[in-house]
Amino acid sequence: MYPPQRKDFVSLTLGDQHSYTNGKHRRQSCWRKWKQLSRLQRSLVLFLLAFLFICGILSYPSLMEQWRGFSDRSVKEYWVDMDNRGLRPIPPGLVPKLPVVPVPEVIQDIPLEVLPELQRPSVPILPKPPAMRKPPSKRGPPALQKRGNVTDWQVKDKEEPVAKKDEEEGKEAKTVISWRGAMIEEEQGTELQPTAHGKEAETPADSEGATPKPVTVKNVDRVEAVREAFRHAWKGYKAFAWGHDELKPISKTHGEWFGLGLTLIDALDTMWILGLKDEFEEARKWVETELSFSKNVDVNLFESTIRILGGLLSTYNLTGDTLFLDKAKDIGSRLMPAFKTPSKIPFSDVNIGKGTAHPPRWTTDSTVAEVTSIQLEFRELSRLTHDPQYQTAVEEVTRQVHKLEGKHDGLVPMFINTNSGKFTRRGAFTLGARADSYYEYLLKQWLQGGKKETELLEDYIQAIEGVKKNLLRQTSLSKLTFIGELSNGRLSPKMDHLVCFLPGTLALGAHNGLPADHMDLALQLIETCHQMYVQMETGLSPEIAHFNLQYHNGRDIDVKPADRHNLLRPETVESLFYMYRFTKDSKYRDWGWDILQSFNKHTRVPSGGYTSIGNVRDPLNPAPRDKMESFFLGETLKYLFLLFSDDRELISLDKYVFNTEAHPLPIWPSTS
Ligand code: DMJ
Repeated sequence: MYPPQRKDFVSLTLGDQHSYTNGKHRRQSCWRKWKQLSRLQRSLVLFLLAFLFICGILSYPSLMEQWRGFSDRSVKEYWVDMDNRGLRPIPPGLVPKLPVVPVPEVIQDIPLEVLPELQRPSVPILPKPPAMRKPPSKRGPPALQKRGNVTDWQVKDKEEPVAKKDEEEGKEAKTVISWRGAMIEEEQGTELQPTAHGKEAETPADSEGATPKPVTVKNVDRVEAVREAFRHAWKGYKAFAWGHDELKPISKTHGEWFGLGLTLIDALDTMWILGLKDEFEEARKWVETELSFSKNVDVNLFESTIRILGGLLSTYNLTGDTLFLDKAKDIGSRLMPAFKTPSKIPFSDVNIGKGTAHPPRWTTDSTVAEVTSIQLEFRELSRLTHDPQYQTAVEEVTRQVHKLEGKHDGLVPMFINTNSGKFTRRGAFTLGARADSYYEYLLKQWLQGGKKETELLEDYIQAIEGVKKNLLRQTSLSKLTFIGELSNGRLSPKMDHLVCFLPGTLALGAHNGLPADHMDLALQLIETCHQMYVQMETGLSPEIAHFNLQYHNGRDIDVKPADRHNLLRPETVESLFYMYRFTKDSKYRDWGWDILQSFNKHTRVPSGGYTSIGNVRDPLNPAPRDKMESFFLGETLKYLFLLFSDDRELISLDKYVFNTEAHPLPIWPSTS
């Protein structure tokens, strides 16, 4: 027997020998052919058609994409062009000529990555190990957000009760826009504010051709604008975060870090200095009746020292109100367990309720800036309480760090071990995160103590020489001076916004008799910090800037996507304040005014408060992060106010040193 005949192939004849004369005949013929097919053949045909149909559907979007890429070239070119214009390189001649601080030759130690592609030696490029990216804010919980573009600082002098005003705002707000998950009120009453240079801040109105006339803003109005900005921020804090650590202005709630009313305490002396008596009294009442440090909570030694202890001590000094000294004593003594380590280099964290301290979970290291930037506060606490234990503890840290091996021309590494008391992870040197305020406190302790502690001064001067020798560079294009970071002998041309404290500190040193070239360097660096603002589309600086040592893209400054955020930080306005006090050059006030305008335009939340933003390069979509850091009230607005104030005796720099959170502490009388 033969098995039934089996076809090894399927024959499909789709054409016909006959030529068809009409559609009906063709349809009938197709149908007949279809009927003649076996069931298997029909199934296969149907399967094939279904398969082709699905493939067609799946490939449609990418085909469209490609098609657009080819056909919409003009749009593409437009965006490339926009991107190229992104950083707005400064036209030659706009960067003022500054006194020249010798900057070391850069060519021999430019790292490979900054050489243009074609100039690199032809060695195989090895994959780099994954980079450890610094968190956006090393000192604080993760940052959050808001939508900007509002300039509503001209509000009535007298604040109405928050609840009532909110109700009215609620009525006014026409639309609620859902924007990347955030519900945002459409902004009302946006008013153009003149920038310092007579240009109007860009708003949608500009793009429609309504260019307003330049307006000169008097200082008295600038001072008032800062008061108004503070009131606006306070309004949000009061309504949505009263007694909590931080305002989340978009979600209209609060964030907790230590649970100690951080923003309120940080802002106390600002309210006093700005003359906001009602707000101050209300906050004082909260400190008196609500603030308790008897809490089972872990706090960071450095952060609670500079913000809480510093804020309370400063407010006591300004007001003479012993409530604040008592509270300062309370928190100060609760922080002392941090110093109980084998080396006496303090742990980073303390439980102020239990009286126990510990390092971070993953290491026994502490950060160098953190253990060396608590001295002004603890020394002052000892002076006021006549209890030497605080001063003794922090000066032991200073003593050890002074004689420690592992510095590089006076520059310190970023970590120190609490067991061994030695620097760890040596080889990386920065003036930014984790080292910054070490340098600041060398000079300021020397000033605080009446210029007697020469070892502090020596360390400071040596460190500045180390900066000049190892970290100072200039961009090729506009010769902007910046301070890079050194990592195992290689310079990385990047600078944190945090480094912008340095021009002010250098100027303070020069004012107190340190070498004149410190002032020259300050003049150059403040220009660079200013450029970090004006070269961004929002007029606000990114968290980290990368500087170009080569002419490869016609820009001085590049910003990596991960570094585009702005946390409302104070360092540049802090330095502008010092520079103005010492030079009386009104351009520094103008620059500060521009920064305030940009904050108002891009970070102000209509219902109250200001927010950090995620993208300083996109004015239309600055990516609000729903968080107002306490230092915006503690530092940024305070320095802006002092910058614009004509009263030079208001916190005279010959009588006070500011701690690193902008809390002024008195320079000790010579008898202390
Ligand atoms: C503040 O807490 C202090 O100024 C600190 O020294 C650095 N970081 C923030 C502000 O940027």
